[in-house]
Order: sequence, then structure tokens, then C-alpha cells
Amino acid sequence: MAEKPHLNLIFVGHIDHGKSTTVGAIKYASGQISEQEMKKLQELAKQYNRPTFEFAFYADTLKEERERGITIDIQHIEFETPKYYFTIIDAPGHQDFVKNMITGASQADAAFLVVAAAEGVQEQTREHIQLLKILGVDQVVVGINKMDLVNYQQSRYEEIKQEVMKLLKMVGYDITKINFVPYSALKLENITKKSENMPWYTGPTVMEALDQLKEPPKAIDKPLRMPLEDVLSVQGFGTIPVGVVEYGTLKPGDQIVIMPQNIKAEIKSIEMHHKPLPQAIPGDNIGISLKGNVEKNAIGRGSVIGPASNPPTVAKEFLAQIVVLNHPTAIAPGYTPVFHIHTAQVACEITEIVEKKDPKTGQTIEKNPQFIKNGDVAIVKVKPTRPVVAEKVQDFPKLGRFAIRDMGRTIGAGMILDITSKA
Ligand SMILES: Nc1nc2c(ncn2[C@@H]2O[C@H](COP(=O)(O)OP(=O)(O)OP(=O)(O)O)[C@@H](O)[C@H]2O)c(=O)[nH]1
Ligand SMILES: [Mg+2]
Repeated sequence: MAEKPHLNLIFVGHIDHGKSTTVGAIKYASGQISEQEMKKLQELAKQYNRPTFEFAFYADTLKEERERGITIDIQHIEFETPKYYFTIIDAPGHQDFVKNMITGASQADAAFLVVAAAEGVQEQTREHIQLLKILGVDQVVVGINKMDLVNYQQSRYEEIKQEVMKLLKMVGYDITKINFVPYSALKLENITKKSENMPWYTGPTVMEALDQLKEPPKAIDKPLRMPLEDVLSVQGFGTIPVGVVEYGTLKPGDQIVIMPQNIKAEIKSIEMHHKPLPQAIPGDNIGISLKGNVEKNAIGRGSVIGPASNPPTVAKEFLAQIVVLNHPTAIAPGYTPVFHIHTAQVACEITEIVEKKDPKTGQTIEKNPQFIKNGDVAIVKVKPTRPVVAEKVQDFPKLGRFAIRDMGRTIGAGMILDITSKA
């Protein structure tokens, strides 16, 4: 495991298009789920009266998820290809849980976008593509799933491929670097083996496409920044913060601080997928046990760990460049939507619109406009309604980018240019 490079890979796409099924299918088809375990999952699927959900149940482990037949929160699953050691992040497609998809995307190096062949591009297909780009997930593989339900028709595949390509291009992806794979998760076709039902397809299987991803550069030389995704409580170990190291390194004995709560502690031990690690580097998805007593409820999703000597910045106010993507009317000072910054979700007030810019040239068009609307790019002052860790995009890109959501949709995106007031 330790010898292979590690990648965080998120599965995204519209509800029911087969993300969880694909995760179970690639694990099973590559021999990483035993026959015995698979039998148990089949039994479970029967018990819940959801035949065909056996692969999805591998990833969907909550009772509510199994009862409703949907994914609710992100799930982390280890997975190996010949070249890589992956942590798969299975995201929900349901529109009520986009916030959980954002948490997952903030941790991801690459994404596998699932589009069902019969349904094609849907609402969250669009929203997830946009969010991937906003959150800096630069590599994407697109899987056109459930080909069995469209008689393995090449024409349907081509049609969806063109539509998805257009969307990817629109948000700024270089589509010459993106693989498209037609497959059936349920029938295990084009997962690890080429499908006889799609002789017209000559590209890589899902597994091969994943192996063609590139290992992202690792920012080892920066100070430690690890946004928390969750906090567990494990008997005998106490409070275990969990998350991905985005910058710097971390080893037992290090003195750390958890912000914005300002809780200091020493690292006792580090684990990745239940195996001890002597040192964590960027990209590692880890749990940490701490020396001393840290209350589980004192910290949570959105907290950030840094070195005690260089604490993560808590922003009282910041200056940002934003783009308005999808707002029904117009945005004026006083507007307070939710900002998703790394794993944090916090309502922030746009206190001032400093200037409107030409999106193409970056030139100032108007100083202090009264409002901005779809397509506008602006420099704004932002005031979080409660303490939150945020960094300048220049210093820590992953902690300086954000998505803005309101009314159940992504209304904008942006980056932090300067922290104008620290807490
Ligand atoms: N026929 C067919 N059905 C499939 C295939 N892949 C998935 N399904 C079915 O699609 C349904 C939804 O699958 P899931 O894997 O739960 O979909 P999901 O994208 O994870 O859904 P959410 O996480 O709730 O957004 C299940 O009934 C699966 O059996 C496929 O290749 N062919
Ligand atoms: Mg799912």
C-alpha cells in the first residue's frame, strides 16, 4: 500500500445515476470484495427489498441510506489499481446533500463523474461539474453508466459525451485530457474487462482510465493545514479528528493547534485506513489521536489543524473576487448566503461591493455598484457570521477558494485575495 502513490478520488453525478454501484462494482470486479462479503451484501439488499443494490450497499452503510436507496453523506473507501492507492469518496447526488458533496470535493485530487445513459445530463450533473472546477479538482474521468438500459447504443453514448464535453469546456476544463468510458456497473461491463456488447468502443476500461490519472504535486514545504471532515470518538483513543492533509507534514510528537477554537494539543499517533503512519503528507486521509483531553464536541467539520507555531488564520473579514453564476435576481450589500470554504460551511455577509470587473480583461467597469447579477465578476468585502478559518488563495489555494450557495443551489464562486481583519 505505502509504495503506491495515493490519490483522493470523488464519485459525483446526479442522484441514482449509479455512483455507489460503480464503487462497489470496481472493488468487486478487481477482487477487493470477497465472494463471502458479496453474498452478505446480496442478502442485505434482499432484506431491504432493494434487489440490484448489493454493490451500492457496499458504499451506503447507514440504515437510512439503505432504506431510502440513496447516499446521504460522503463515505471513504480504500481501493487499489495496478498503479495507485486510492481513497474513494462516494458523494451523494441528492440535491439536499450537495453540501456533503462539496466537503468531499474539497478533499479530492480527481473526480469520476457518473452519467446514466438513459437519463443523460441532469441538474446535479451540471452543478457537480461546476463545483468540481470551483473547488480546484483538475482531473476528471467521465463514465456513461447503465449502458445495458440503452441496448449498448453507440449513438446514445456519443450524444451524452458531446453534451458533457460542452459543460466541461464551459467551466474551463481541457477536454482533450478527459477520458469518457461507456460501461454498466451492474453487469460489470467495461469495469475491469472489455464488454462484448460494446465492440464499437476501443478506449480504456474504468480501471484503466483511473490508472491514467496523474499524481498531483504535493505541497510538503508549506506549514501544515488539515481541514477536518469529521471528529470521531474511539474507545481507548479518545477524540480522533479526521481529514485530509492539504499542506505540510505531520508526525507523532508535533505540537498543533486546532482553529478557530484555538485548542492546542500534541499528536500521539496517526492512522490511515486503520494502519499506523509514521508521517502524514499532503493528500493523506488520516485520523489523529491526541495527547491530552480534547472534547469531541469542541471541534468539528470545518475546523483546521495547523502547527502551534503557525496557526491557521481566522478571518474576521476578507476581500474576495467572486463570480455570480446562478442567482435569480441580484446581489446587493447585506446579502448573507452560505460560503463553503474547504470543509467549513458558514453564512457570510457581503458587506460591500468594491468594484465590478470585466470578466475578460479584468479591468474595472464600475466602482461600488449597487448590485451584481449573473455573469458579473466583482471584488467584494465579506464578513463571516462566526469565526472561520480562511487563507489567501495565493498562500493556500485549497483554503482560499469557496463556493457560495443559497436557496438550494450554487449561486457563485470565488477566491480570497486578502484577509483584511483577523480574529
Ligand atoms: N440497469 C442498471 N442499473 C444500474 C446500473 N448501475 C446502477 N444501477 C441502479 O441504479 C440505482 C441507483 O444506484 P446507486 O448506485 O445507488 O446510485 P447513486 O448515484 O449512488 O445514487 P445517490 O448516491 O443517491 O445519488 C440502483 O437501483 C442500481 O442498481 C447499471 O449499470 N445498470
Ligand atoms: Mg450513492
